[in-house]
Amino acid sequence: NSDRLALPVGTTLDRFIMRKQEDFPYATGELSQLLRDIALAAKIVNREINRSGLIDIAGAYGQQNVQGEDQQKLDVIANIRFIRALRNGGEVCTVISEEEEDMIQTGKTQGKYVVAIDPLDGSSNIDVNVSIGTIFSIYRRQSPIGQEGTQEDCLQKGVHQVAAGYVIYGSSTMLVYTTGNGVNGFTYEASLGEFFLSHPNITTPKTGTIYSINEGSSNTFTEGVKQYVQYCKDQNYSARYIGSLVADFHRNLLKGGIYMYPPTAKSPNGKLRLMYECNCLAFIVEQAGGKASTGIKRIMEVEPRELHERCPLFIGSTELVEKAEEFIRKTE
Ligand code: AHM
Ligand code: MG
Repeated sequence: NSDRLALPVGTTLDRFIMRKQEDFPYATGELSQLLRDIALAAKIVNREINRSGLIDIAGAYGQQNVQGEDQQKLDVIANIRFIRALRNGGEVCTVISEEEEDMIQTGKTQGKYVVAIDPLDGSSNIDVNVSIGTIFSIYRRQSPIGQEGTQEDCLQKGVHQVAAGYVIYGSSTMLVYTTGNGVNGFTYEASLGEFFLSHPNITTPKTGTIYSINEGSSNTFTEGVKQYVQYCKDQNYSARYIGSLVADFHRNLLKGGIYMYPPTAKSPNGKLRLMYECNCLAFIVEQAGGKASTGIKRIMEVEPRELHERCPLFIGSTELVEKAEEFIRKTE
């Protein structure tokens, strides 16, 4: 069976999704279609991002999102593109998005899935030609089909994800996703308009030598985090911090390392959002053999209470995350 799952580098994303579906004899193809919808929206957003330096669409839009942060125009565009693709696809009843306060009902009440998405993360990097990303999680709805999705459908624990992924708009554009059977990465070839399998079966190193954290806030870190950061320096680890979660995560996933967004004075619960930032990457990192923690417990076991709730994040190579947890635990 594992032979059947191994597809060669260069397989297109569409073919890959189709072949994976054949491994689940009762699959109806809806999840596959949903993944293709996301990939299509990603291509469109990729095009908008690539053009943003040329035409005057980047820059502050004069509007703020629900967290009170400045919203860049490309965030708005990405949000529209992804929501539209999910609505048109028909597999999704309800979406939650970083850009919108309330649940978004697609009107497709037959849809079996709910999606949590950060359409364009790393907004402070948009205007300066630095990598940005899209992050998404897919859950099966719990409520009966034929009606709108509910708050309970949207607030499931990360362990219930059926798929999760991200798109990194970087020196090349990549889509990385999991359906709970390993992690695969696809690189976009713009002239052909296709994603090709470039990183089959990604596994993350058990340990690493990169730590990623915004040390500008270190005065307000808790004692355990301060000590762990000092430990990283004592070990001569390299500090790498782009300030774009997807890009920092992706680098550490491939090379081995730890990304941290701990509680700070400004963000007592950390800055990142549980439902469409932490859980998605947690599912991917675990599927790749790594770990994701709040510092105290497994991210995917956090019981969500609010659509936009925040949560501290320590994610990456297992040994590094466990070491961070150790420092946090012993200074509690
Ligand atoms: P955003 O959703 O407003 O873009 O914020 C999330 C981003 C992450 O991509 C990144 O890791 C983090 O914010 C950086 O925050 P900081 O500038 O506080 O270090
Ligand atoms: Mg974000």
